[in-house]
Formats: sequence, structure tokens, C-alpha cells
Amino acid sequence: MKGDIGVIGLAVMGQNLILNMNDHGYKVVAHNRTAEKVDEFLQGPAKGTNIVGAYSLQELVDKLESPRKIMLMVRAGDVVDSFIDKLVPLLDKGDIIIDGGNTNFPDTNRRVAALKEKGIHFIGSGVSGGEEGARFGPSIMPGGSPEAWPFVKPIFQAISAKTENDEPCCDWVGNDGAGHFVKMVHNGIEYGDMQLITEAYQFMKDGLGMTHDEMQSVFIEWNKTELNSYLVEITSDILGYKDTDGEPLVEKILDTAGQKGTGKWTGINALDMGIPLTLITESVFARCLSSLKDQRVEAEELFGKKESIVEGDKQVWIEALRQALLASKIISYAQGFMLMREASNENGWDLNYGNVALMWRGGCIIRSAFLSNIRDAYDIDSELSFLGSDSYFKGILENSMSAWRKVAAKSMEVGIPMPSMTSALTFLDGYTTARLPANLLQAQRDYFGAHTYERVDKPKGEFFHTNWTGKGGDVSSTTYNS
Ligand code: NBP
Repeated sequence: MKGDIGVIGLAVMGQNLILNMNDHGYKVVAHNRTAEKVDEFLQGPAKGTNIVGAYSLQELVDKLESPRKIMLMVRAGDVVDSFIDKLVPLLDKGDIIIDGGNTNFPDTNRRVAALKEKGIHFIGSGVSGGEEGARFGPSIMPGGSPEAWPFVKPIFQAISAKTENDEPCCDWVGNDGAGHFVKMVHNGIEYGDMQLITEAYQFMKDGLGMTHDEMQSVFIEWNKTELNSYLVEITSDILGYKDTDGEPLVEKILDTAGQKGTGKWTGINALDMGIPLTLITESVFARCLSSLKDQRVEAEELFGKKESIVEGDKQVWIEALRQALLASKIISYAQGFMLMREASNENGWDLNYGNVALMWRGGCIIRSAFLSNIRDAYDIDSELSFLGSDSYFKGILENSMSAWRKVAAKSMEVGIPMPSMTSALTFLDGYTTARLPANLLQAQRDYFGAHTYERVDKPKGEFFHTNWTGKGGDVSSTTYNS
């Protein structure tokens, strides 16, 4: 009997996805560049299963049922192109290549188009949930050639995570690189969620002087509220984890954050599309700032930074902090969905935002109860332009406002950096201000560069130039937005 699907790449993600597929009754053919890893896998975790090995790409192709489905779980970038180049001459028209790595979506756009000309279907799929997700149910976000989806759907939906209503956390996202785009935004949101939690931790630790056991209890309690999520849950575990000497391990970890690029790509895309994705971008910058460790140590001494004590009733502050975190999180998701909306419009992807929320509901790192409310919001209005306008989220934002302002103001007063919580509040203040000072900005642009402006008392699209000094000419610059 031939294999149902081939997987190339036997590192942590590939191995666990294969075992997951095997659990669901699919016969998987496994291949890896370094052939010894095929043997190690077959004699190790895959022993006693239906999984078979292939030591060359030709052998892999020969062992698969038509149309062949071959999933790449390898390092993103050139490695994917190199496997595609080697596979194409061995495949037949109608066969399917799937890239399940963390690929930058323009690469997927390019591959879908190039392979279409050769009659090969290509799917670029986000896979989230790390090792455990891959093994027992990841969130899977596939996009690319729609003709390929019916062949891949049963396998992907079987192995994916399920919601409490048994809905698969996997559905077709859209054409081209839509799946990888949505995965990229997922990762950007993950950066934001993590940063928000770390800001709350620093406020509690440095501002309120709380012990790790106290902070652990707070996160356990928060996990019973609207903040219920995987990241809040693991944070409580981390805060309670003691090193061999009985001290909290977290304080022994160097405070420089790593990053692999997906948060940065999200920020770059937001800048390219003109979407104010402030919270996620601040989270990326917070990681950049953290990596300037030596400079920070010197600067703390140079500026003689004092301790940042927050006075007042601790319990009141903790509740204010919870509300500030929740409200900021709403802004982060609202901005992320704004970005997806713009990308969907620009690329004609016709994204279903409720489905995206459903795909993130289980299996992935940002899984949370909150995503069900997001899905409900898009069920009510599939074209909602700002998540915070939905009545459920608007209610939370309004109820949290005073606590959120208190926390933001206090952090500024005592010098605790909270870039994401404060920028979220600033965004909402801007978004809910009908008249911003951009009129003055337009005047400045026209003054020095004859860039022209529109007037509130004239129809939009009519542009004016003023000779502000009496010395300039009447010639204006061309009006366009980049
Ligand atoms: P890695 O990203 O570490 O990739 C390892 C695989 O890539 C191995 O099969 C390795 O073969 C192959 N490879 C490399 Br590296 N360079 C190669 C080359 N020049 N030619 C051929 N093969 C090459 O594995 P992973 O962590 O399992 O991740 C797989 C994909 O899934 C990545 O795109 C990753 O970003 C994404 N992802 C990872 C996670 C996670 O939690 N780790 C989560 C979600 C998505 P070899 O054995 O011969 O070196």
C-alpha cells in the first residue's frame, strides 16, 4: 500500500507531525537530507508504527499515492526552494507540495505562481503550537492553490487541534501566501501578548515589590478571568519554578530576548500597508532594546536610576493591572485584524476573520478563551473594521479605561517601561479622536515643500497650495501618498 503523504524534514516539527498523522491512520513516508536521521527516527519514536522511510527524493516520490502530497518541514528560505527544484522533475501534474515552515509570505506568493505554470499545486501553511502542538494538535493555517485543498483537508483537519465544540483549528485561509500571512500575524500577536505579560510582571515585581509566589498566584487567578490563555497559564508555571537552590529560575535568566523575524515582518508589512500596528511593533522594539544589555547597564548607572516603587493598595493595583492588560490585548488583536483586513483587500484574499479566530482558538501559542469572543464579533459583522467597536469589546475597553490610564500614568511617573500597554492606550486615544493635529502637519508640509492640503470646507480630493511666506511660487508638488 502506498503512502498517503510524504514529509521532508525530521527535526522537532516534522517528526511530531508525522507521529500525529500516523495516530490518525495516515500512512506517512519520511525523508530527511541527512539520511541517518531517517533511521534514527524509524528505530526511535516511529518504531512499531506504520511510518516508512525514504532515503532519496525519488524513493519518496515512488512510495506515494497520486496525487502525491509532500510536506516540507525544513528551515524556511533557500532550503525550501532547493527541495522544490529537486522535487519538480520527479513529480506529475496535479501533485501537491506543501511548505509547513515559517516562510515569509511573498516567497509563498512566488512559489504558488511558479509551480502553477508547471502544473504542480503549492500550499504554504502556517503551523503553530511548537513541539506539543505538532504532536497532539497544532493550529494549521493553509493557503495557496485552492485546487489542492480538498486532497489535503482530511489529513490537516484530522491532525489539527479542536475547539471545545470539536471544530478543527484548521481551515482554508485563501489564495497565494494568505496562510503564511495569517501565520505571520499570529506570531506578531504572540510577540504582543508576551510583551504585555512581561510588562505586568515588571510592574508587580519592581513597582509593587511582590514575591514570585505572589505573582504566580495572581497569574493563576487571572487565568480564571477573560485573560484565560496558554501564555498566562505558562507564565504562572514559570514564576513558580525554582532553581536547584530554591530561588526562582526566571531571575537567573539573562534579560535579552531573542527573535527569529516573524514579529519584525509583521511590523514591516504594517508600515508598508500604512496600518498603525503600534503594539506589536513596540513589542519587537522592546526585544531590540533588551538586547542592548551592556549599554543598559551603563546607562542605568549614568542616569542613577532609582527604584520604581508604586505606593498604594496592592490589591487595587493588581486589579487595575489586569484590566490594563486585557484592554491592551484587545487593541493588539484589533490592530492585527486591521492588518489582515488591509492585506486581504490588497491581495483579493477574501479572508474570513471569524475563521482565523477559530483557527487560533486551540493548538497554537496564542490560544485563549478571548478568541471565541473575536469569532463571535466577526459572526455578527464579518467586515468589522475595528474589533474594539464590537459591543462586547467596547464594553471592556470602556470599563477598563480608568484603571488602564492609572497604570499607564503610574508607570510613566515611577519609570517602569511599559511600551506596549501605554502605546495601546495612545492608539485608542488617537483612534477615538475625530480631529487630530494632522491639519498642522499638512500646513507644515505645504509650507516647506508645497505638498498641498485638502480643506474641511471643500470636497475631499481637491488640493490647495498656499504661498505661506509670500516669497514662494505658486507651483505645487505632485500629490500622492506612499
Ligand atoms: P529546523 O527549522 O531546525 O529545520 C531542520 C530541518 O531542515 C532538518 O530536516 C534539516 O536537515 C533541514 N535543513 C537545514 Br536546517 N538546512 C538544510 C539544507 N541546507 N538542505 C536540506 N535540508 C536542510 O526544524 P524545525 O524546528 O522542526 O522547524 C521546521 C520548520 O517549521 C521551520 O520553518 C520552522 O521555522 C517552522 N516552525 C517551527 C516551530 C518550532 O517550534 N520549532 C514551530 C512552528 C513552525 P538535516 O537534518 O539534514 O540538517
